[in-house]
Amino acid sequence: MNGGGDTFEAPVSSDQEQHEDPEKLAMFEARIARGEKIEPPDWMPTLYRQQLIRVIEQHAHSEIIGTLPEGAWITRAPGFRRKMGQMAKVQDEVGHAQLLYSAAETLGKTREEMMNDLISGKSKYSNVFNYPTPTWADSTVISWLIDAGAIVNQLANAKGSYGPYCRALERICVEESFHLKYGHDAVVHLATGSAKQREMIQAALNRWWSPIMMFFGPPDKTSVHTKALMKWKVKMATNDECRQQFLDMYVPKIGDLGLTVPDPNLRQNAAGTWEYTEPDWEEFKQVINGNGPCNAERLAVRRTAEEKGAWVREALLRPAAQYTTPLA
Ligand code: BYC
Repeated sequence: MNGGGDTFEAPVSSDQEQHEDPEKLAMFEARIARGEKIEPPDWMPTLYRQQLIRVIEQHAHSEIIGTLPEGAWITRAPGFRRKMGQMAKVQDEVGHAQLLYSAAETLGKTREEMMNDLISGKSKYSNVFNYPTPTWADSTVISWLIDAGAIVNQLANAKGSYGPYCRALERICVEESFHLKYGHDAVVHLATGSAKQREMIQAALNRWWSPIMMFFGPPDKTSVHTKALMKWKVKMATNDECRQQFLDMYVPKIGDLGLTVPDPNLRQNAAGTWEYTEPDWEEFKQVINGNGPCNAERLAVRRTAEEKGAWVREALLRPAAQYTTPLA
């Protein structure tokens, strides 16, 4: 299975909480209620640790795999300026993965274990990166709207309870806001360009809208982890709240560019809530369980990188070793 794992199974049982020391658990929850940050040496319930590892690890994998659809356009981006920008963005995303893997390591899972779980298909990463970027416009939609969605989610969670994750998210959000400007600029260029360019960006938006709607996770009523994550302030907004906030902010901006959101049912009701056509959640399940259009390709690239980089990791682990370069 690629990019999979057992989706929508019940969360790790809250029975586990019953085996925790009640006094320690109460002190831990009081700290969270006071808005204190939990740091790596602090006592924490096993379920909190497991959930954090899951979320942070999946996030790190998303950054790494997320470089692939945009990375494919580094050499083909229109003009030198865009090529430079694209390269810098991809480099930033790899940096985000580094920060996140380091944050997850503080919880006791090694980077090697995380990498193995990624390339074996055990761990998940974001659904959106299992779709192709057949045109430059697709890449610009990622840079603008996926990054916009990521900022909505991450700004909220940066105020969460686990110190290392929050600090990583704060830094990531600063860089993501540059990516957002970069992506917006590229989309504006296409949307205000020739008829062919406008057609290209509209077609890309049509392809990406549904994956973007899924990006925030399944509807709250079917989300299995939200309750536990919100109780301990790992997640500071629900999936539906983030989706709504994204729609509030970006539907008007998309309209300003003369583009059409490909959902005829999209409208804000009198209460201000966006009503929309539910994306195909069956497709979502398929994609996050390894059966999306690009899952196999994405993991194959990652696996090759891992294999080809093995000698570098080995050399770094033995800094005192002496190597001789043959002259001929
Ligand atoms: N894709 O109970 P739920 C970026 C899974 S990268 C795949 O609601 P939760 C960028 C979920 O894992 C930024 N799987 O889960 C990078 C669970 O399965 P498991 C990526 C998803 O944790 C490069 C099951 O569905 N952002 O921006 O409460 C270039 C049930 O879901 C997805 C993050 O990673 C999905 N979209 O909420 C450009 C943010 N959604 O684990 C840009 C960190 C759900 O039980 N993560 N699933 O097998 C989170 O905030 C939360 O984990 C989620 C899901 C909101 C994603």
